[in-house]
Amino acid sequence: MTSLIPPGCPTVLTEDDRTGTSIETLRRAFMDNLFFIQGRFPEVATKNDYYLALAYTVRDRLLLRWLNSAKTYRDQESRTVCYLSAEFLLGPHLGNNLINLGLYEAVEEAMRQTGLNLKELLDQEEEPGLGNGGLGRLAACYMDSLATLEIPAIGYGIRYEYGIFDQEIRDGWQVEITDKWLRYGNPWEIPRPELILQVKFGGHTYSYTDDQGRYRVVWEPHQVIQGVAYDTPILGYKVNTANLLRLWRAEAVESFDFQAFNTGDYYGAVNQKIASENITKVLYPNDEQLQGKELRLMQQYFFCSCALQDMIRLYKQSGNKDLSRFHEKFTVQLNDTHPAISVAELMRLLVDEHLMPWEQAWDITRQTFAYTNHTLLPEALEKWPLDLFGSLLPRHLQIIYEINQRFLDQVRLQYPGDNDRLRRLSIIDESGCRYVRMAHLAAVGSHAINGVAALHSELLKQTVLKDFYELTPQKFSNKTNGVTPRRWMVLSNPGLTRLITERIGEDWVKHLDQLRRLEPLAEDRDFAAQWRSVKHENKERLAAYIRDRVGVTVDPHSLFSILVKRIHEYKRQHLCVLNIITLYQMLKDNPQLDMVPQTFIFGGKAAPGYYMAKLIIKLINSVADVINHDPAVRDRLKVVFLPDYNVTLGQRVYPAADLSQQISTAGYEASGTGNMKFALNGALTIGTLDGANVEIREEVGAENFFLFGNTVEQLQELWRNGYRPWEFANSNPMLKRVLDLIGSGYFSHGDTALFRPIVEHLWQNDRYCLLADYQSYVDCHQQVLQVYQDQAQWTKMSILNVARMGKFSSDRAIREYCQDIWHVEPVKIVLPATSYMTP
Ligand code: CJB
Repeated sequence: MTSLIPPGCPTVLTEDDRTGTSIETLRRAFMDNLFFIQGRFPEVATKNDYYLALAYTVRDRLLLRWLNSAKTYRDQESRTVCYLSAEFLLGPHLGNNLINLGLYEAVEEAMRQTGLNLKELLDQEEEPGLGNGGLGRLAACYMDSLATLEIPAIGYGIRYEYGIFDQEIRDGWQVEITDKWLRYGNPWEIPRPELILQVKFGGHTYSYTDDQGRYRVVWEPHQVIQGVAYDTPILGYKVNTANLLRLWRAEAVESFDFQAFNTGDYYGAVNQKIASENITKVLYPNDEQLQGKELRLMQQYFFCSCALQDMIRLYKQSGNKDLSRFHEKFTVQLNDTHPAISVAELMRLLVDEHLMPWEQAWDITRQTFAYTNHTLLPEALEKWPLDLFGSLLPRHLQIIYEINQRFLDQVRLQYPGDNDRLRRLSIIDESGCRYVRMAHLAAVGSHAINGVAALHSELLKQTVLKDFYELTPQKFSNKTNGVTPRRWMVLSNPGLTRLITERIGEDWVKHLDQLRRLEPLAEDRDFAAQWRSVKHENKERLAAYIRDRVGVTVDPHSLFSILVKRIHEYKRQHLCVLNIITLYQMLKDNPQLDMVPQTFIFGGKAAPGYYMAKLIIKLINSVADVINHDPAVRDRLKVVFLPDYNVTLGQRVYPAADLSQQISTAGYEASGTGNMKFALNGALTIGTLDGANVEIREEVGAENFFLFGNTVEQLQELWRNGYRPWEFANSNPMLKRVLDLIGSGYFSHGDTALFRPIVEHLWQNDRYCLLADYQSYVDCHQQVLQVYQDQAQWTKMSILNVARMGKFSSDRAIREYCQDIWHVEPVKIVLPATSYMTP
């Protein structure tokens, strides 16, 4: 047997093999894990075996930091941020952990010495797609920053068995494939089969007066499901802090349906088990579109109940007997309204299960929660029909009625006789079918409410939460989103990272404001040349990927203009298509036209049930097909739709962009974070005054940003006067021609019906005002082309963009949350002198 032990692998592990960071130790530990964890020897090991062996090697180093963090928090009874989110869109762990451990180069070398290529192993990792888009990715960036800033934090969410679907493109259409991300195991999580909490559903309640004269309510559920914890360490950048991401998986309670077994209903009992597990089976793939499905409400309640029960457990573990200081130990952020049911659940736990008086429980609850709103779109605002809600959560409905009554009593005092206001503020929508409005529950139950960009926070106060703002203006603030420079620069753009670090040192990775020190270099010709060459190499890499993945050859010397995000009408991917067809028409009209060669790259998933979004994908692919094959264009225009846009692909795409397309209708994109990733990687932005674009433009300077389109106020004015999109089309020959061309079947093999829904909507309704913004967009794009011809000027603008992006680090955002909302301080984690934990 011993002859099978790989050379260099010790038969007895030393302490250092779990924690050591020298190349030699890493190499030895890697071989050891291949052998003893994967059960493989090199001759038969697959790439995935090697990936897993490396993942376990890195995980050991994480665990050292994680356990020390957990122990320190416990010993010091640290105040802790709990980030409740139905989505955490983490992206692959391995590369990021290597960066944060500061071990990337060492491991790269250790792999090289073993005859392996780190990049190939990184590519093996199946990314955990536990989110739809911006909201879930923000949660992941915030977990990175919390750890980097050494803030004690726990992320609570759902361990979906199937994450966001994989997207394939067949005949130009999106096809959804289930995401079996757990197929080959997940080395980054630690299951906690002994950490199990019970969650009740359905049934009824009854009340009685106990022997001490207290009014008590008992909830007799119809069903009990158990939540099992799965823990993932989230390490900060070059600190010893590793925080906990605890995701819950639903399981059947083994003994619950013995009744069915006993009566011989074996299948019934098994069905019950399957139904229980269904709760965490799949992520709902809708972004900013309420689904209103019972299972979705079950998911939300399931993970919130597990999270709050777990917090109470941890609180009690630290020796506290009663829960009167719960809000001093924990501060809980609600990531949108998906976890808003927590407000009622904490009340239930405090009042029903821990026998706390209502007033005290309410005080604690409100001091515990804070709520972030991420969208103003009416179709995204969560509301649950009362009968559905009451049948699933009968006790919570009673609690919500009680909260609402007490809340409205106070409103009455402040606004006597203003019944209309009461109706608008009520947690229960009584305007037609009756609903529970989750944003109202979150607003009433929180001490702080924030939007995610300055403009969005203002609009929130003027529209969706206007009455709440008038009632309690002090609760409202803005927290502009941010992104982590670790994943979105250091990991994904090593070339630019190296170039910047050579000039200004490495401080900027933790203090992004330091990028300002690049400003003087914007005029440095030598630096500019290096800057351009990094961008060019990134574009070459993306071009190679495009060739492999979609079989289209694109020229890395052409202007890479990129639009990647979820497909949604308000994000206006089809406005970009109108511009592309306009350029195409110009080339057809004038084949000799001297036009900057351009490559338009799209990526993004559409919600499976969102017909218009899917049709937009088909339109992009159809237009791509015609243009890419038209000899008249002669490689001056290429259009590519990259399938299956996800975090991994984002990491390839942002570093390679010249132009970032941020073209949503003003007032609709709450913030956007892709806009930040592009600019940080040196792309210039063509964009509207929407979301965080406004602040990006303020920071980088109006002269370094391509602005177009109507403002929110101008659009409001347009609608007030009656928006008539056909007038824009009829009075603009090129626009009319472009719309007619789509309608004529030119891009659909003569099929005039295919794209009719898009064209007719634009002519007749145009909810998102594409036609009103079209000319301004086309003109602005021409300006882009002009500047691009002056490469020195373009590069200068690119450098200045990067130099001025400091504000958009998620570290800045998290610092603001810590100071203004959470009131929490960093806790230093010191590793013990010996590598393992001291007893
Ligand atoms: N957002 O991704 C989602 N899903 C939603 O259901 C609602 C909003 C996005 O959240 C991001 C993070 O705050 C924002 O940057 C983005 O504008 C918004 O659409």
